[in-house]
Amino acid sequence: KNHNAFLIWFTGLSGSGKSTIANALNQSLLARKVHTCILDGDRVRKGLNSDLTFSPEDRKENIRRIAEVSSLMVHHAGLVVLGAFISPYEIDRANIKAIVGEDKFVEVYVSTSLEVCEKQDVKGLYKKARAGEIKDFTGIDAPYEVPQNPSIKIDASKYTIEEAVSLVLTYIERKLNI
Ligand code: GGZ
Repeated sequence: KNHNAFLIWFTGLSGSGKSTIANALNQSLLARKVHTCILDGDRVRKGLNSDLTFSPEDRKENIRRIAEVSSLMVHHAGLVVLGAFISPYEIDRANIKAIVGEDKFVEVYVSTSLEVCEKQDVKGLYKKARAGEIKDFTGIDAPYEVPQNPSIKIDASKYTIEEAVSLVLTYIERKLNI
């Protein structure tokens, strides 16, 4: 089936539920025969961006490269790209929009609070950050700039995964020709 290609960008703290929602949304889109590609910090930082740290400069470069790759996928492969990255700086998120094009960009702010993310601490990273074993950890000793005008805002602690996926699907349905 035909569909428009665009980038759905999930931003939020570590453990906020970005990747979980993106993965579930990806499954829903695949079931609807939409051609997708999913990218997240775990995957990209092990390969393409394994040379980058979590300094502000390297986070900027991380996001820039991902935006360029996403743009190629959107404009040349015709894919719906799902990106899940902390992307803590407003200026870097504005840069993604400039690279891929404003009409091809959907920003989903996963607004789960630091308190909730730290309490759940699925990977034990917040504990390590508090202990000083990980430096420059977002929300602890590195900033997260809250998106001022996201397309959608979802506090993952207030919804089931299915509900969160529905919120995004409802928003993008008019962009999708399915
Ligand atoms: C933030 C870090 C850090 C630091 C390692 N700060 O929850 P996770 O583990 O699986 O996802 C986080 C991931 C963030 O990578 P991104 O590429 O999304 O970050 S950014 O957009 O800011 O460039 C976390 C892990 O890497 N991680 N050290 N210091 N997250």
